Amino acid sequence: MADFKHIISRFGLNADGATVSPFGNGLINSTSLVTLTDGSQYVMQRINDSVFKNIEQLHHNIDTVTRHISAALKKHGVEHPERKCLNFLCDKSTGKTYTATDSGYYRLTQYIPDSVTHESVTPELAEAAGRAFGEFEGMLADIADRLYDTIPDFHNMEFRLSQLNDAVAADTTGRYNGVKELIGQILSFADEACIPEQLYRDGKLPMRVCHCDTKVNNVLFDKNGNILCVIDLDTVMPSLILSDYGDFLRTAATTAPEDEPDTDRIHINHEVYNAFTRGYLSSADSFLTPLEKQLLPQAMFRFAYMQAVRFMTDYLNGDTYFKTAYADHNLVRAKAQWRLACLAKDLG
Ligand code: GN1
Ligand code: MG
Repeated sequence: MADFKHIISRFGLNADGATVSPFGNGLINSTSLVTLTDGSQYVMQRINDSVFKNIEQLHHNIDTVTRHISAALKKHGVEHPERKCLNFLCDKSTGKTYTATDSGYYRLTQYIPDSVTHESVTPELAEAAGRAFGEFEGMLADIADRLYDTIPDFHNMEFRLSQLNDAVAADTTGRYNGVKELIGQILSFADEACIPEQLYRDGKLPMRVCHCDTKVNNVLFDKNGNILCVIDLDTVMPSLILSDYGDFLRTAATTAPEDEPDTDRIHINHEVYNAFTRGYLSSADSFLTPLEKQLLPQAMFRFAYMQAVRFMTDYLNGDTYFKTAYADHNLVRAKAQWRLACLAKDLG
């Protein structure tokens, strides 16, 4: 990592005596917490530019979204708007909300004091998160500025399946033979999983501005369990609405983590499922179309399935995308997500 003091001074902070420590546990960016001698704290992220290839467009999206949300909060007279939206610092010489260094791109946001994230979910947190993501989508429904696809075809099932097929054909790691049968089973659900893409092509489903990484740990709460704001805005982009509802349920409405090695321990947590649905519909019901609402029960299947496809693809490609902690980590993840997809299929 580049010298963090050099980085933070680019954003106009006094680096003398500042300290840094690791923060969060995303699979893509690397995140640290910076503390200055005056006690103020900032979240510093090294942006993964092999995943986000166009940093200018990425930050165009982030700036547009944070400006839009801040304006909406002020317009509605919300108390403490600075705690309800991420505040990105600007590089003093370029005016941009990121800085380019020899060792990559970095950004800095103000740490919101007394804020917490939760790695595990309760029905209460799920309901609050559902409301938060529905409100987030609602606030961005009237966004006039164009947002870029920061990762083209990010939640496009047809594209994810084509990546899996490419990985099978290339078999660069020779891992295919060991997982042939499982891949055959996964591919047998492909047509069904791609129905929303077909509905979009037929003009029946709209693209909307979605968060596209709706995990409970991407909602910031205060210490009393009240929602502050939605964080991790890299993947905010146009998508089918099923993204936000489905990806949350995939990670939260389950009894085991996404990389649970013992698939017998994976079950749907219906209490969390129902609580999230209640919260989400309390804020999203007003703008969802009848077809979008009708498709919601398929969303959890869609995202567990998509994630099984993505983890399996990365496994075949030699673990080049997702950070892994051990040799077969992506395979373990793929199996766990496949199990969840099979369970969630019955919901739709
Ligand atoms: C990545 O880094 P993290 O955990 O926020 C990924 C998501 C996956 C997730 C699987 C940009 O998110 O799409 O669902 O890993 N983000 C990107 O854990 O690919
Ligand atoms: Mg994240």
